[in-house]
Amino acid sequence: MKKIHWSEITPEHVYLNRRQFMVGVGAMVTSLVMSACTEQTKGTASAPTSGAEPKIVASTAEPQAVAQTDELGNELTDYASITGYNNFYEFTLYKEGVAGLTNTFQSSPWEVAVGGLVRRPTAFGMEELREFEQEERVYRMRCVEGWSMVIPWIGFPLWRLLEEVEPEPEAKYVRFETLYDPAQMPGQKSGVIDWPYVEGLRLDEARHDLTILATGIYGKPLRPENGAPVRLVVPWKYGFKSIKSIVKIDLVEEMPTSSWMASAPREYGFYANVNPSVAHPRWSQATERRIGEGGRQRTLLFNGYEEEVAGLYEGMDLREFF
Ligand SMILES: Nc1nc2c(c(=O)[nH]1)N[C@H]1C(S)=C(S)[C@@H](COP(=O)(O)O)O[C@H]1N2
Ligand SMILES: [Mo]
Repeated sequence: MKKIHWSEITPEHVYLNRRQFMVGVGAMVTSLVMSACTEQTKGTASAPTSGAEPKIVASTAEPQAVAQTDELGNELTDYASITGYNNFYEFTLYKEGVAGLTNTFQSSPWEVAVGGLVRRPTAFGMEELREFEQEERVYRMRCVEGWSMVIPWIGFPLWRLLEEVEPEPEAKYVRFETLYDPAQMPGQKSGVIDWPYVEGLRLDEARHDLTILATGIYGKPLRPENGAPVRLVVPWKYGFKSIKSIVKIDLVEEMPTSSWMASAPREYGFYANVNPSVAHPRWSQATERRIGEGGRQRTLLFNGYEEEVAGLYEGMDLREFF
């Protein structure tokens, strides 16, 4: 029998606090079991007998977002594009091929170990992460390669998690790590990156309210191709900073070396703030292609979040700290 995995079950509400979520799951599982029984009964006439499994198809609701646009009036990118055009090098470098390789990915059980320079190191299970009040955040996502999407995330601000573990005064940066499991992630058998994928933020960037840990998209739990069960989203930085399928978060004193800094230091800096006037060594960053729309549009400084985040970089030369 097909195991019913929580990620296949769609929460109906955008605000999925744990209780609502559990209620939703309970109701859904009950109805699945009931329909399985019905199916089996109905099927006796035609279906083979011994060993035959009742056919269970998880009834997943349509992807739903509360918002219709982002705060600038940009339309949301459609769910098919968000889940069908991905950068996830742990699986493949071929964007349209990621989704086809994630079917058996085990995103449950899952734990995120938060430690380093903190008073209360804690391993959070997904149930515990879902206890942080979840909200919808519509963010533009701008890939360093020159394409972008508008995504209705579900998640919660990272600062809430950091508050729980109580960073020590010496903590200056946050270091994030993706799962390393080549048996499940075939791309990790190749050497494009020195695995596991590592990213980092300055502590004040990590504590900024725009920085979230995402657990869903369009009201549904994250699919593996988008970084299930939990990934970072930092909307004013190039997409590669938004590390997927996180298993480890450490508060550290020194600036972490991200995977992309390690592999091409002159092309991918630590800051990676979206900036139309700082070209990538191999291409301009002045414009972008919005997936699902024609033509190119101008890229905005800090991806349009200048008012919120420019203060973090006061007095810094954005060309030097790219
Ligand atoms: N672990 C991991 N995280 C990752 C990546 C990756 O290859 N591995 N790709 C990054 C890049 S380059 C982008 S643009 C975004 C893409 O996120 P999406 O596929 O959910 O749109 O994820 C980022 N996070
Ligand atoms: Mo990217």
